[in-house]
Amino acid sequence: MRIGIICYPTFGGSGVVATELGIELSKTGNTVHFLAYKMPVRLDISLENIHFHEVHVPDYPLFHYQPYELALSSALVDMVKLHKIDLLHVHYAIPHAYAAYMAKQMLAESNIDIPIVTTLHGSDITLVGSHPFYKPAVTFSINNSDLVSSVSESLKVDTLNLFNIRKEIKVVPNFIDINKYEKLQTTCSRDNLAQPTERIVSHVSNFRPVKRVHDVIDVFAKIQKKVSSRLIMVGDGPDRKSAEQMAKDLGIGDLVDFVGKSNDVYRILCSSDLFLLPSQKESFGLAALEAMAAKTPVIASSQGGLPEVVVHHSSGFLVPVGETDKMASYAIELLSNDDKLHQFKVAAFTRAKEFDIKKIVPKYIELYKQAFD
Ligand code: GMT
Repeated sequence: MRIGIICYPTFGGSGVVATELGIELSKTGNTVHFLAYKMPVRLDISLENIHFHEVHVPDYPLFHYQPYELALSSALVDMVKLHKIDLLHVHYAIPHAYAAYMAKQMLAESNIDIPIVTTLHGSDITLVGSHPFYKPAVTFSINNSDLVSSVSESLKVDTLNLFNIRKEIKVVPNFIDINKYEKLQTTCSRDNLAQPTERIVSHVSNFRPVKRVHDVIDVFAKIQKKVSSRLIMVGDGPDRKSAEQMAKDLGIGDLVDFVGKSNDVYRILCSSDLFLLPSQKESFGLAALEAMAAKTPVIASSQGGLPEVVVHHSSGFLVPVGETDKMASYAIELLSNDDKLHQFKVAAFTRAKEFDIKKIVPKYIELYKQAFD
């Protein structure tokens, strides 16, 4: 099959899922064409059957806003015609599903019928998409996709509650390549990350307000009073500066490392003893799954899709949003007990295996088949 994948190229989960999916599909003889405004961060175009096309939006002074959707739908039409694409898989409703619908209509004029599979990832529904400015267009794009998937049951329920959806929504969870994690585990080294006597606590996100990074600092401030430990904050975004300031104000600036966007995330995760994800809401929480695949238990908020990933009292703990005292007390309990921590690490990895790429990608292939019916 020749598949076109449209995604955001950034460090965010939707781009990661789209990229890893495309790479896996390319290994089984499919040809995958990626279309985005920049090369997706995890994409390797030296791989066989993988192609990348950049959407270019010329800067024209007359426009106050440059028309990205227009450029994207035109690029889609060109890509489908030139490379004889069989199916488009768009990740994130805004504006990808909308642009794909426009491309589908344009292609129909050339007697080309291209199925569109839309995958909803989270903020396209819960944070941005449901805003009155976008709602009619998002509703329309979802209803006019040939097939729609969401990354968790929780996101499916939110979508049905927030929009007037006539389409069935299939749930296909996020995934990780457990083989890759198993191989990396043998090379995992915590050298230079912390002192041998310190526990390592970590957090990875884009530091948007929804991630509640100040809760991460607050929880860690309580942990380090009882357990010798160090916090590694990976990523960058709007709340980074104030989180750094908060750590300094609390007198723990020297115990918290803000390492920014890192290509060494795996080493940090596999060296960690605990991962914190206290988000206001996560449709799934790919970062939590990646931590678990690296044998690191997770303390997360009991919101959105996180309870579909983390098993309370087994692979981690789930706590209501904002209850940092409770999060800290679970963390201290775990980090002070070697046997319990070991049990949780094993359970985290066992749970992560349920989301192995080999189990999840066939579900997308099944969706593609249905899209042709
Ligand atoms: O979490 C982010 O801010 C990035 C965002 C994205 O759109 O890339 O992630 C969303 O999609 C991921 C992949 O499906 C999910 O694992 C994340 O939970 C989801 N983020 C939110 O719902 C806030």
